[in-house]
Amino acid sequence: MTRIPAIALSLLWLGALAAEEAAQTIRLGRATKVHDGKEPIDVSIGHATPYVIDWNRDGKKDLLVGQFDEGKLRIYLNQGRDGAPEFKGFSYMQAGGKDASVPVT
Ligand SMILES: [Ca+2]
Repeated sequence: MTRIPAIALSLLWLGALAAEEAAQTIRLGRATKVHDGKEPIDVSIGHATPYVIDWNRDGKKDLLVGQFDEGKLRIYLNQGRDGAPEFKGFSYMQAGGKDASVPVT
């Protein structure tokens, strides 16, 4: 069995962390509000969690917003382009013909 000295293991760990951090460097631009039509997107109770993904696989990135209120997930389909998204209303994620939700604790 090969034993790795603790100091070597520590250096490997630090190297892995540095590589991971370098790979995940994200540069943020100026904050801007995202609109649904002419109104800024907001949820009824705070703790909104946005996620960008091509939900309907039409080649344009959509906006998903998890909301604390009732544990629902809003789906805003992008009517514009990725560089200039346009959202015109949302629907809640459905499961079994009903709005899906996760328990809020
Ligand atoms: Ca899409």
